[in-house]
Amino acid sequence: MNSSPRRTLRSLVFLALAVGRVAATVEPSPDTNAVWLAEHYTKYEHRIPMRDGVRLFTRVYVPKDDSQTWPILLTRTPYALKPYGADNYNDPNGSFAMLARDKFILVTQDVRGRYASEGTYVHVRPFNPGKGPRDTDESTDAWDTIDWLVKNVPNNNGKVGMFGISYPGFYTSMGMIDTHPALKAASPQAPIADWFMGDDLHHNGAFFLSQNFGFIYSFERKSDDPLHDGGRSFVFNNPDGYDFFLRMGPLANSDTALLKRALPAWTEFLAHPNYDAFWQARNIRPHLKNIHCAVMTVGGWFDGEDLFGALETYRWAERQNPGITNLLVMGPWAHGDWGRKDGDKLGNLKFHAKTAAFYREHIELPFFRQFLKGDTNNPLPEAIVFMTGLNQWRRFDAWPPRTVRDQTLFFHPSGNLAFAPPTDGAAPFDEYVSDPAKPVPFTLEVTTGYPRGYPVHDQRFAASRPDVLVYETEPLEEDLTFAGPLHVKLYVTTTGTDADWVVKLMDVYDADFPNPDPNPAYVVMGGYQQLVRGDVMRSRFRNSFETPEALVPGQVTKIEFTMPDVCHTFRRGHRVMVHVQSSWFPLVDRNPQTFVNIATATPEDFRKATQRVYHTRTAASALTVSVLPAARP
Ligand code: PG9
Repeated sequence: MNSSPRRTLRSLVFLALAVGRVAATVEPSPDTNAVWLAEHYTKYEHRIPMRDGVRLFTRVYVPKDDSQTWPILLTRTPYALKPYGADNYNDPNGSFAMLARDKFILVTQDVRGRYASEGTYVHVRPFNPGKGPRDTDESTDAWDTIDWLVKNVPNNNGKVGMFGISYPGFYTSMGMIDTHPALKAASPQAPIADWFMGDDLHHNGAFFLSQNFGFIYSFERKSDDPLHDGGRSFVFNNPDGYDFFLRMGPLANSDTALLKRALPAWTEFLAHPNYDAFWQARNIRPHLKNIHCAVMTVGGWFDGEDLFGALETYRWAERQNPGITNLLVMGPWAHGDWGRKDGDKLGNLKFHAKTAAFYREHIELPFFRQFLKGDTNNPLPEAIVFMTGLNQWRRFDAWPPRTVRDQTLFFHPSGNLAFAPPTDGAAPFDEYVSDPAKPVPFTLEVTTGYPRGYPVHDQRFAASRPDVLVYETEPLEEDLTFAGPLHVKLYVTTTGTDADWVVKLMDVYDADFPNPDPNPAYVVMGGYQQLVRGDVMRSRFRNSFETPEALVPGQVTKIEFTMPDVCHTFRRGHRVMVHVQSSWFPLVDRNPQTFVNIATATPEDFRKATQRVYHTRTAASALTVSVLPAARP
């Protein structure tokens, strides 16, 4: 055990922050900018040849300090490397600023087919398990890039790390498969893992409309000059996405009336309504094998885009590569916030610590220092997880923690939620009318995309609707912590032949919870129904995601699905609440509630339906959670 002063200090900082009392972070000074970078680094631009001859545009920053050799940190991205030009230095921010201060060779590359790189772009380009010597995919492009870098970049120490957030996280995951011997550390952060099952475009087969429509448009419609970032933005002519997408009508109109079929990617996405070969080929999870570097997967509990990918990448890497260093870091963050913000708040939530700055200095930097510079002063545990509700960092030797125990919260008549199973006799079900002409909004914010903070928004606006079922516990007599996935089991009927089931888990604050001070938005935190986790299941896929099946009107049917992990403490005096509803608009496209191809549905296909959710002894709708025992004093 190294008891150096630095290590002692770091442990104290970690411990102090764990109790939420210290925002002890030393971020790079604000002058870590393009001027500082030009003073301390030399920029190079290369076109690196891949094994098939395609050349990928690559930006390299090498420290001017040549007193020692430095490791390489590689990010591969579909987002432009602005500004181009060897004399034009960019403003490093967040992680890049932190890493630049600590001195690494910082390399960023336009992936194949994007901006200044040659070749053809393919969205979430599938891994090719049967490659020949000149066949390529993102794994070989990473290999060829790493091989060229260690042989050609001046003053490198022969060790390479990869990292990136979101799409760059996906390219990091691809890069660690069949690991190049020089690749010693990979940190896929909010990586895409499966675009049909839980990342970005779909959750359990339900299409995420407003979150992706404008983004994909900008992604595809790059400016005419490929060397300048910034896709054009779609002109909505209506700031209210709920109104805009309701007026749009059936999903097909997004492609025909709005995009005029000018975006092949969007047309392609709609052409594959089921989990067919197109989507299955883009499931990276079974290919996360033959990994021989240290892996640290990072995600945000409130990441509306790739929370699924982060958790699944960690799980599959763990399962398929026994014995490697495979770490998980989960913080109270929206998509990518850990790489660039302070992380002390999200929406109306305050975390009373600069969680993102802490992560960059005390988790991310030590990870790369350990595996690329041989600094073993700060070994990291298997899982470093921010426990929301309690606002504390926790370290575990496994994720989910080994000590969790499954417990089931049952729905009861009169909107009760309890660990005791229901009995028969009282009303066997609750019902509501789901009307596609008046879907349940996913947020009250007026937006054509999605508010980054919607995963923690107050849900009182929904609870008051007649088409939202509400179940809640009595006020808790002691803190209650869920740490792991949430398993939903609904027993339902509908008068239709298809339906979406949206389940939301809320933390209901006590009535005298203090308001923010200052409180310019007049937020009322007393009774706040904070969203902790929500997700959607499209009934047609209940038995198979490849082969959808209609529901039989009036037939009690079991709907089961798993919602991504949480690590949340419901404080004493709070309540646990669950909502059930059949739309989440326009985040999720509307289900016509008739068994048709939703991507080609006509206005006549959209029909009201009466939904029933059962809570009897034999049809006991419930949520099974992983309860973490209270930490021993
Ligand atoms: N994962 C994000 C995304 C990419 C493509 C489509 C939709 C979302 C991202 O890279 O930011």
